[in-house]
Amino acid sequence: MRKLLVILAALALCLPLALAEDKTVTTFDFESGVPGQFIQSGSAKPTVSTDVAHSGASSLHVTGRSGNNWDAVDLNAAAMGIKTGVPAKITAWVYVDSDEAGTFVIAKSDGDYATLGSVSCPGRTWTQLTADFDLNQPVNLRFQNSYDSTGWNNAEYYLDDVVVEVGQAEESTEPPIDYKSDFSAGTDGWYARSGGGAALSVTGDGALLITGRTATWNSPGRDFALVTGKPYKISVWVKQDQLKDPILMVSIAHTRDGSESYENLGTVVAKQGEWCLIECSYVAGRYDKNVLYVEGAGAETDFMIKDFTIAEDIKTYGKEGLPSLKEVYADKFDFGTAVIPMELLDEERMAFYKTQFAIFTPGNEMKPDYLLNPSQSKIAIKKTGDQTSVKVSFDTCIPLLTWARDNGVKVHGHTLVWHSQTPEEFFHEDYSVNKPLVSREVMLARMESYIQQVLEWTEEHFPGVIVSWDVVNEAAADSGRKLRDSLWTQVVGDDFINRAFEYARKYAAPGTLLFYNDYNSEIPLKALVTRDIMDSLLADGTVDGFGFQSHYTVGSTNLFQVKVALKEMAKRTRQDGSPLLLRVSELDVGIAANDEANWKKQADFYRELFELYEQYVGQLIAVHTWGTVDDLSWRADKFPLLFDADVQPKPAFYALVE
Ligand code: 9MR
Repeated sequence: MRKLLVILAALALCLPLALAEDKTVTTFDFESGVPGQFIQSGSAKPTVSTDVAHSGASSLHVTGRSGNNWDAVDLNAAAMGIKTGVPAKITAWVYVDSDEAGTFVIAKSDGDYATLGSVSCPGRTWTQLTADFDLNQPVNLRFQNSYDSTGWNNAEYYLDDVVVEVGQAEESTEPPIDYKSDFSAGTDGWYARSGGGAALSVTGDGALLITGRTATWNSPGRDFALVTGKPYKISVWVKQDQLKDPILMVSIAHTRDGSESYENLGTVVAKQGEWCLIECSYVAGRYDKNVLYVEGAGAETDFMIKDFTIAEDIKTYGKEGLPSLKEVYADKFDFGTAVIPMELLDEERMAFYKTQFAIFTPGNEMKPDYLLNPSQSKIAIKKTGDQTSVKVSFDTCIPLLTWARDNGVKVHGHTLVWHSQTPEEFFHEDYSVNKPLVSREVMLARMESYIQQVLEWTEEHFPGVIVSWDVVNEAAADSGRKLRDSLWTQVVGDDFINRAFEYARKYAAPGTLLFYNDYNSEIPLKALVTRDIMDSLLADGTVDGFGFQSHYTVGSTNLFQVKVALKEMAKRTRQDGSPLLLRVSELDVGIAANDEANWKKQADFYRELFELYEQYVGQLIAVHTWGTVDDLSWRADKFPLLFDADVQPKPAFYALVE
């Protein structure tokens, strides 16, 4: 990837106006062997390949597509600085491995999925594609075949020489909008949108009435000076008396370069004779003119509106002057959290998380099902006949690792070896589930190769960022003093754990801390098994610490058991005589309902836990919650975290900082 800052004056004539200023140009030619900011969508697997190239030797190869046009690659827009309202232009060369011709597009990955650029191309021919746009929603940019080119839904494709030009957002001089309609003295700037027949009048009770409509789009409308990229919340009360339960809706008509386009923002079933509320939100796109209006019902239905409001939806992350978890606990242990890609797309959110947390764990993106590439591994075996071949792709974890590196925060890697979220093909001959399981020797070679590649690639590309790893996750059985039965125990045997740590130690950068991680390790019998596992690893001298996942629930988790489990584990020492390190790796505390009484119980539970943790300062090196906000938790229905869905601190947060 080459990155240049280009001041373009001489070239201004060849570029769209919005880009003819300072802009950042990034070229992805894939010669360095990494997919850069391209991440997988659906079942697709993007890897760098030398099969074909538009220039140089390499291109980005998209395989593993399973019949959907969205099995594709996304360019991480936020990471490229392509935020709402920022003018951008992408040119790319595409080569679709198919006999058929079709249409290839760059489209929004979410929201209205709008196509931003398209090109028709013959099969197996490098064709140039251009998209010139700005986003009105925070989404990624998907490189895929169009919806109607269904013949390409399984076709592999290649991208090369992708040039991304990002300009500057226009600074607004408009004061923030905070409008509420007032029809006490007239129509307050509202006018009738129609071919001429419809008319507005103010009713005695502060409402605006539209009559004389001849089409459903005939409507009361008003111009608003919306600022590109800003989010707005909108509400209006509507009432009609003529139909049983028609739909009324808030829409926007926006005009750019003389052409008008429309979006429906919110609807309500307008029950006959009742005032009904429509609430909606909108992120302003880059338009010269914006008209908000209320439309729908029957073509000739009269209706009324009142109390129309629109205001900037100012998102506040946390609160002014909020204490910081990482600062409060700085001299005790690292306070950490897990993050998911959606959170990473939101820069302000991440900026807030950075004030609260010292270490981050990828919620999913470094698990074997994300990093292992079975289809490429399969191809490698076909080419070489070597059953020990393992191919990995790192696209999914690049955004987090890049953010962590750029922001100087640490990452805890999760997880190298696990029975779950690991492609079954990994354990079979030719990476084919129809073929027999491989031998122990082949599996150990695959395991070693996988661990080596993951540890070496991350250290080479993001030196020092990952300070610790969960090497093996959840190997203890849920009942009985034994290991969980899994493909790992079946193919390798019970020592798969010891071998995983042996390889991890061999390839990890010096000083990287290696953990065994498990859940329910406070339940007496399971606690015994986790201690058996640790004793065996301590005898080998390959392990640094134990991770208590700590997925708890108020009312059912027994804190006394948690206390005993910590005490027993903490007694252990490593071969050099130093204490075994401890980590609380995935803490969350579920409650029965999202109400004050339960928040208080949750706060008390967290407080008691942390009083316990403080007894192990020095040995307990990190406490991570498994996520930050309730709505994005894997247990969202149990509201288990320290911040609510609006990223506001809950009583449990205050219990920990006060
Ligand atoms: O938080 C993860 C969730 O998004 C995934 O759907 C789930 C799938 O297994 O994994 C979750 O994380 C798990 C972690 O990797 C290991 N301990 C249990 C966590 C919660 O399931």
